[in-house]
Amino acid sequence: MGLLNKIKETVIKGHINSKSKFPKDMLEKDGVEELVQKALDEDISVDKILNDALISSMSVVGDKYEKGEIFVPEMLFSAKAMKGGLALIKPFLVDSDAQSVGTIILGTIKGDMHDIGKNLVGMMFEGAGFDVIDLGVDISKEKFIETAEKYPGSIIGMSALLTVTMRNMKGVVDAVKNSNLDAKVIIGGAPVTEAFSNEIGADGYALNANQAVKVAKSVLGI
Ligand code: B1M
Repeated sequence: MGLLNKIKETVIKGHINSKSKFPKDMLEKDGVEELVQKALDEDISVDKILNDALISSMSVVGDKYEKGEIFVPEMLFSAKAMKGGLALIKPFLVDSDAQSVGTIILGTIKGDMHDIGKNLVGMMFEGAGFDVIDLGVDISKEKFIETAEKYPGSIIGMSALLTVTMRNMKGVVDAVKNSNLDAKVIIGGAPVTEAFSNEIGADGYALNANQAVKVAKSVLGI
């Protein structure tokens, strides 16, 4: 099995590193952290590690969960393994010398605890020279608005992974539109679509992290 496939399988199994005790049949075997490091040492492109191994593993995890083959605890181990791998490639995505081009206030919407996609979006924004204020997960309308008031000209970037929570994004968009706030709103996340974004009146929608930066720049006219 190629190294990228091995990383993907290891994320799916939720084996974080050689010291982790889950799953039992992988005790002391290389986990995602060791394998991603190996891939970096072998000069495999960060883009391939990110897209072909890490991100693609999560759709398999989602499918397995949907079919009832795995449950929330297993999904959580996979998420932790994915985060371990992401932490290792972060320095290659983020260029700390880039000049500030704007501020993005990022958060996963109220009721939603998913943060892997949001974190990735944050890394891409950092890499593109934005100041990133990451509010975290389960963020209320009030928190987004109060933060945007402190940073005029900023972009509010909301992420949602659940069909039930993406509805909460409308409250934030409405609050921005009904105030004098100097802020734009962009949204994304697996269940979010361009049509939904238009329906709630957001200023922009992005399918993935790379696109999010492009959309933000176009919303700011830069
Ligand atoms: Co959850 N979960 N989960 N989960 N989980 C999904 C989303 C689900 C699709 C799985 C499934 O059934 N197939 C399903 C949602 C169904 C639905 O609503 N339609 C689901 C469910 C049901 C749940 C629970 C309700 C399960 C339960 O408790 N019974 C529960 C909800 C908890 C809550 O939030 N209140 C739950 C919990 C969890 C864990 C905690 C175990 C874990 C999250 C851990 C964490 O994030 N720290 C988890 C995981 C890992 C997943 C899956 C498997 C993977 C999500 C992920 O990280 N993907 C997911 C299945 C799937 O997505 N196929 C699933 C990788 C990530 C890089 O992609 O986040 O889409 P994504 O981000 C992308 C783009 O969407 C975009 O860019 C990113 C990079 O390209 N993007 C933006 C994201 N945000 C953006 C913002 C932007 C622009 C682009 O602008 C600002």
